[in-house]
Amino acid sequence: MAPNAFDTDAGNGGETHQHVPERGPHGAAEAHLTTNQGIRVSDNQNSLKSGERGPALLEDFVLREKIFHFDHERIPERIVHARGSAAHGFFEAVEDISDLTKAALFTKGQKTPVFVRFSTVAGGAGSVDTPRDVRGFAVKFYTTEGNWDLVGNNIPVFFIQDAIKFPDLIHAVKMEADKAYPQAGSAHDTFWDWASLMPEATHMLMWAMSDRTLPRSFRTMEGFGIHTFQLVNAAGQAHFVKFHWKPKLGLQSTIWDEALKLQAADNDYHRRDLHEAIASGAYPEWRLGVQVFDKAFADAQAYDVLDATKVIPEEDVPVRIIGRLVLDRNPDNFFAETEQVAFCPANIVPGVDFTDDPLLQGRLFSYLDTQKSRLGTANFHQLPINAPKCPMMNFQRDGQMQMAVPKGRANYEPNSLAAHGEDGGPRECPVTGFRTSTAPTGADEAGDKLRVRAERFADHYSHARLFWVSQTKSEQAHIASSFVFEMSKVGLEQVPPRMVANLRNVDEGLAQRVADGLGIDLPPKAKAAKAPVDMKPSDALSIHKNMKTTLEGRSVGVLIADGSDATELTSVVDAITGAGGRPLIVAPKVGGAVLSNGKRMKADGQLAGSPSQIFDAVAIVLSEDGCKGLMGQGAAVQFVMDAFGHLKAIGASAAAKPLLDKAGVKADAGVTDLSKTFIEAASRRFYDREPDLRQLA
Ligand code: HDE
Repeated sequence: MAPNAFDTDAGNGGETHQHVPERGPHGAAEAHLTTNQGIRVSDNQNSLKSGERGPALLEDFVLREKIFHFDHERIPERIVHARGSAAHGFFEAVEDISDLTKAALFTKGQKTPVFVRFSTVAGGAGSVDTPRDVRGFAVKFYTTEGNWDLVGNNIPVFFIQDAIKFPDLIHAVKMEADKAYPQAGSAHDTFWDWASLMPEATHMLMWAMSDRTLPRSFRTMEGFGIHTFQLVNAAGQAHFVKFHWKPKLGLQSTIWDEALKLQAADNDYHRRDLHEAIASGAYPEWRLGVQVFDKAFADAQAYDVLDATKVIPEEDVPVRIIGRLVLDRNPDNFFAETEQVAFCPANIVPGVDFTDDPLLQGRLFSYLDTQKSRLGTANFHQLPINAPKCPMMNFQRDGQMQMAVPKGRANYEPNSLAAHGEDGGPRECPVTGFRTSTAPTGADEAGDKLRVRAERFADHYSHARLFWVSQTKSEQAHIASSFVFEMSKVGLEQVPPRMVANLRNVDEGLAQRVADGLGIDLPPKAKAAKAPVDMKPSDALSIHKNMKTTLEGRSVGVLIADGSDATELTSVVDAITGAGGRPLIVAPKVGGAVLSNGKRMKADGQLAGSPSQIFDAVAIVLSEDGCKGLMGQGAAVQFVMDAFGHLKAIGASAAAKPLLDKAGVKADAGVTDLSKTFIEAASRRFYDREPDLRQLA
């Protein structure tokens, strides 16, 4: 009989059972591989067979358990926000706001651990990072008083005013029911059919068609709680608040062509950026701000503060900074943490409260409900990533996957067991427990039961118009082009005119431009439920007005080839690093290039796989010969051409000029030599290069 692997103590991943193999690379001191029952596994490479070439045996519990577990390793993905990336960090309260809230996490100086998940909305878990889409910005605060989840987005308004419309919105925007495409994008019939029939979505559409939906990085986007919430102080006084996350690096977005090409260059662009930033110690950071207002202010506005399709201009109510969020640790395991984390707007702590926003009210039910189906058990709160870090005690028992072993027989309340020497379990906390704020929120709580929307929710265009007039000319051009692009993908003839008819209520110039771009006649203006009014432009709504001129957090692709000048290269690399940027060397071969001093410089990326869209600026450090060699390489010409087209700074050695000429680069302030001027240029973008802008002027 041939010797059997199970007869040996090999355990090394050997491919043969003919002899006892040597110890494998893990060495003898390594932990032993076992089954889930703790039985040591002797051979993880060969299944148990009847004879050398015989069938596998049912008896092989090692094989069966391994395959069984593998078969069940996927769980249903989130119905929305399926694709996400997350990180651990902390929130630090930097101001005393005890006048506003009694929440312990807002005690000045208090640090609270957090887990933050960023996401796209429409695509599946395996879709790309850079489609035109809203981004989720969900923060779980593990406070000393329980978990508070601020489950927001990177846009301060939403498509709808009432939760009952949410399934229709999501059905319409996701891949079409019959074809299962497009994946992760809104440029298709069903979305625009729905959107053009939904005037209340117009404001959000303006944001969605702007570069807000093309963030350069999670680190350069804002976050918003969207709804009006309440903060409640120790005396029970309540104030209305809107929550804002402001990125330390300022705002930055890509432009459409760049976002498209990023999808080809790196599907995981944002996930990688977040991970690498944290791994390198460049911790992403945001300030938490609140807009605080009272009922008198709320009542005085033309719009309703409970309407999630409206902003409160920062010029009317300034954002008060109360804390900072720092992400300083990558998850150890994607599935256990990022995939299994369950955020829920209903998770709230004493000192924070809801309002009667009808969109928020629907969310309070949905998240727990969907998580039961996604995570398979009512006990998902016990998963380490979801469990509170403060004591948690109640009488909820049993259910699938109960991980705790509750002791004693007290599983009901009230009970008198404690009075008779038994453990009676936890008791209610009338003083410190969560009490719903009784402050009036403006809603008519005592009203009749009605399926209606308040009259004050009827103006669907004024805030869309406010958004439009607050943009720079270049941002307006992007919005107009996005509407044209998205609707150029719509086959239903009735949809584009209907959408343009709505846009006429926002801005006649925008509507005309979209009609021209689509090649259709300007349709009659849609009848507005309430006539829009002009509002004062708000700088806070523009990306361009909130960008920072800095190299911090930005990367520069440094293109080299054989013969590149070593001194020139060192000086530009040092200057980039000195200004807080990240230089990454790109060469035709990943092994690098031999510089003028005869030394080999290793590359971070091969030219063919490192197009310029993955960088914020490029430096072209070439000798005459090196330049000649690259002139014939499409990837090199494209590298420069795209950097120019994507409005990025290009710093180049004098010898690289022929390559720049071939790529169609025209002289402007963003095209420099490799001196200090380049570092300044690399800290921003050059929007005046865009042809659209000139057309508009
Ligand atoms: Fe969500 N949303 N949503 N949503 N949402 C979910 O919960 C829902 C809305 C947001 O990283 C789901 O666990 C309804 C607004 C984020 O895990 C689900 C309505 C805002 C995330 C759900 C809304 C959001 C979700 C899917 C209309 C910004 C990802 C999986 C009333 C303030 C959280 C899950 C993460 C996820 C329902 C509208 C943000 C189905 C019914 C408005 C960031 O429960």
